[in-house]
Amino acid sequence: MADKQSSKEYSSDKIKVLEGLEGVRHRPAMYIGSTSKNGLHHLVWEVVDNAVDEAMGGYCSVIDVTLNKDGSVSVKDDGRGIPTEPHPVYKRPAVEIAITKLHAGGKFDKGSYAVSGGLHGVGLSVVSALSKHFKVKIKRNGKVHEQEYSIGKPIYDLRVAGKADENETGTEITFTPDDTIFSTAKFEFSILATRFREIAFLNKGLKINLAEEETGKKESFHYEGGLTEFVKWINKSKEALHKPIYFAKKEGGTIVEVSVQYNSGYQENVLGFVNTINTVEGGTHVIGFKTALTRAINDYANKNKMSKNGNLTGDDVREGLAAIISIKISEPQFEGQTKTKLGNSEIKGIVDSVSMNALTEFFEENPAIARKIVNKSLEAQQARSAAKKAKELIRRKNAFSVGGLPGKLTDCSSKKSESTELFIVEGDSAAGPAKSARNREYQAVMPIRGKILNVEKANAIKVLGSEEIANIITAIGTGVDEDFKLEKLRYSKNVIMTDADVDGAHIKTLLLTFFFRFMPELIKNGNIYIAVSPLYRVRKNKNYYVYSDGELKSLLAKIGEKAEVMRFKGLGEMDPEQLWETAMNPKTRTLKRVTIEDAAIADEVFSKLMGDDVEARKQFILENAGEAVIDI
Ligand code: 0RA
Repeated sequence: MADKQSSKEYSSDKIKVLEGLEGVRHRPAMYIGSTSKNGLHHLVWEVVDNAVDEAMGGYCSVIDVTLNKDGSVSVKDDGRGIPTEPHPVYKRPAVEIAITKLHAGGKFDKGSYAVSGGLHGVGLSVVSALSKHFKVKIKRNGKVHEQEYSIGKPIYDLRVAGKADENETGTEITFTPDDTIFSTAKFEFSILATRFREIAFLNKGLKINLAEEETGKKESFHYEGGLTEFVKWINKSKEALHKPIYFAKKEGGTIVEVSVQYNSGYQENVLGFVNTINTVEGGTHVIGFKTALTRAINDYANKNKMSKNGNLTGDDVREGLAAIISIKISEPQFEGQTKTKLGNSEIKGIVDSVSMNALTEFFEENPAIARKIVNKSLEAQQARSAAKKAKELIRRKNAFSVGGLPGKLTDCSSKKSESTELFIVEGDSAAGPAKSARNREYQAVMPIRGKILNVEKANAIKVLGSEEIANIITAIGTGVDEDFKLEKLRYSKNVIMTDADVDGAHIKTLLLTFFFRFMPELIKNGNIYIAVSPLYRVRKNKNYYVYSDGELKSLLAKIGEKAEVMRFKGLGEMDPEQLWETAMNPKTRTLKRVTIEDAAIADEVFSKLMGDDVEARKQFILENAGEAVIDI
């Protein structure tokens, strides 16, 4: 019995010891995540978070962070200064308690800290415990106070080091990480810059200056526009569809701030922040916003009779969306693998209702923007349903013809996909010469009906779900969308071969759009090509193939006007030899490899030509009269 008692005493003693800063040094990862690069930078976040808390309270406007030559880092703010008065319980200067006692970091009085950052909330004491040297300098009550520490222990008592102006306040902390704890002790400018930019966006008006002594590198982060500038920054290399939508509201103790801006792309970029911490795993604030966005857009679309194919889904309304949801709350519960998912259940409803009211009002007041967003979502809905139909069609086809290839495909004999080529040819008239001209071993030919686009003009779904497209998918072999498998690719070069006229350009645009939306991997992998067909043949001693009027002029200037010049009207007018020489013979042909940018442009052109937005289409056709096609 006595033994048991003493062992109990022993373990409670031990626990007490481990609750102190020894515990931090014993298991650093529990406090800062790791002892590698991330953990090292976490020290800076802890110190800067305290200064940001001061800024959030409205007491601090500038934070200077300096990477010093000696490997230490300094964080200086113009806040109120850490209190230097004696702590009521410990009877020592409050600042010393904050820096030497675990869990006493910074946040003494909860009332004055409605919100606070810091994932672990352990603050300065963890940083001092993991630093071989730590110095604090405080301007407060007309004096400069200072104290230094080594691995969490004071080197001397807090002392007055000089005078300060009566109204001049602030805190400067300089620390050198303990290199026996960290696998690297080198701070990286770019990691710091990225996080400081984020903090500055999230705290409008706050200025953060970052400097690195050794390299002389300097960067300042300061955004009067706050979140509005944040979404603009996210969309900076994209085409924004409208001015940012911004709203902010305080509901009880919760501050909700949101900024939204759509771009013409397809990616979704929704960032959530809680007390300026990036909630990478999302959570109730992000769910609340997404729910409201979907509902607000559907309500607007229904009210204005814009939707024809049922409700838009969340995925539909989030294509090309950039949004920031930043909330500030007093007691965040973080969940998930990396503790970056907000769990507070009451927040979902709050963010939902704030967002719903604000978005509804914004849409009512800005109908042009609302219509743009609805139309963009409707396009996404169409593309999704087209993809579904195309997939169904292929599955059905495959079910009927066991492993069968399209009847229209004239295949090559080689099965080595790394050296085979498929020519997708406009119209049966061109397919004839192509079939006789080709090298049977490695070149396959498949005609597609030239008029698909014109026939189906008003309906993108039908075009993309058409028999022609299904044939192409089956011939290529990879499947589409999430069924896509690159290893099933049947030809390494898939060549679009169309006439050099408006119809040909239309078909080229359609096919590129199709590849862009449903098989982007093929484009990225460099498997899609365009045969560049010549406009003229000039005969003088030998044949010259000419691809533009400019080229013709300079050729004639060189070889003389007495030449026989023939203009090609279409592929169908070439005889097999001509076709072989100009478009199919690897030694003499000109092929253009399609890039993802080419395809994105085609997709945009296609959307404007095919979209439901009659006004946009009219405008587009007016602006591009006669050449509303992609020209590569
Ligand atoms: C507690 C109370 C007060 C300020 C701070 C902490 C404080 C902490 C840090 C850490 C880095 N910079 C900081 N600035 C301020 C307010 C004390 C008062 O009422 O004057």
